Amino acid sequence: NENYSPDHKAGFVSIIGKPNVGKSTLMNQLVGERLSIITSKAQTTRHRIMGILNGVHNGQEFQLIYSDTPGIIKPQYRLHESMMSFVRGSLEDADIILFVTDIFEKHDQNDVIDRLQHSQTPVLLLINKIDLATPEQVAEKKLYWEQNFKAEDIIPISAIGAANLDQVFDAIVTRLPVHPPFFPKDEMTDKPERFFASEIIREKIFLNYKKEIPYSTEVVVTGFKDKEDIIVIQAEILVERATQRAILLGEGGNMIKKTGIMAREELERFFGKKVFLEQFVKIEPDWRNKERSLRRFGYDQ
Ligand code: GDP
Ligand code: K
Ligand code: MG
Repeated sequence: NENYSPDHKAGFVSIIGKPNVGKSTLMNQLVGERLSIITSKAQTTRHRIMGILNGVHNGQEFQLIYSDTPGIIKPQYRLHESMMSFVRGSLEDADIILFVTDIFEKHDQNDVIDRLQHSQTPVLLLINKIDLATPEQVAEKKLYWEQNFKAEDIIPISAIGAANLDQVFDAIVTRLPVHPPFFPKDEMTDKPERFFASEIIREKIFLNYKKEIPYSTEVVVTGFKDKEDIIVIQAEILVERATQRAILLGEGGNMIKKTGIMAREELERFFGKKVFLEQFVKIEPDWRNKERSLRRFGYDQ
């Protein structure tokens, strides 16, 4: 595309690991934007989301394309199979892998660990959430991983507190190959605005509802009109059963109203503009196992 120097560096950095270790928090911190939604529930992230960072390091221009991915799980639905194919895709593209664990996670022999141990791609092992542990516990965990996992580097971090993220950045940027930029320099992500609108609504559903509701819910933005001083958004919220629809709505619609207000406030922050949000709760039986539904919702890898 535009002008870039012959020593321009660019590459793909994939963030992978088990559910809830802090992958999305880490990506947002590294990119400096709230691109990925974050909740305390597993399976919040269902897609591969790219966050692009352009800059200059030691006088050399670079472009880093981070990929946040769903946590690694054993698939129980077609939806999960699609989520795991996003993880595999991001591993195939990676120039550098950030394998994220946290201070609590126990090492177990699983497919991903095996795969990472045999991969030609450099792996940085990040031990997250050190803000919740004593220095002794961190040292112990680090020693443990040193003895059980072959990595280019093992770095204890706190994604929330941004602790040691400079060290992570340095470890990444020194391993970046010389390559022209993959994306135009003004692009921040590979996903369209509609995607982020649906994710923000989904985040509020994850926060406001319990048990199986968040997992049975999908959000599709069916209308997105960016007018001069307001964005008008129509969103379908799909659940699997009538009983779930009733829970989502709440008494006299109070729960969906609360969710809508929270979503609108976050949408206004994200887009930096006033938002009018209309939500429609619909039933799409068994969507997590239906290929046609999944394709319509963007899980078509
Ligand atoms: P993901 O499922 O791996 O993407 O993890 P998330 O980024 O969604 O984070 C899962 C939970 O862990 C959320 O409640 C985060 O606020 C929390 N979390 C993430 N990073 C840290 C950290 O460095 N310290 C602490 N204390 N909590 C964290
Ligand atoms: K999570
Ligand atoms: Mg996530």
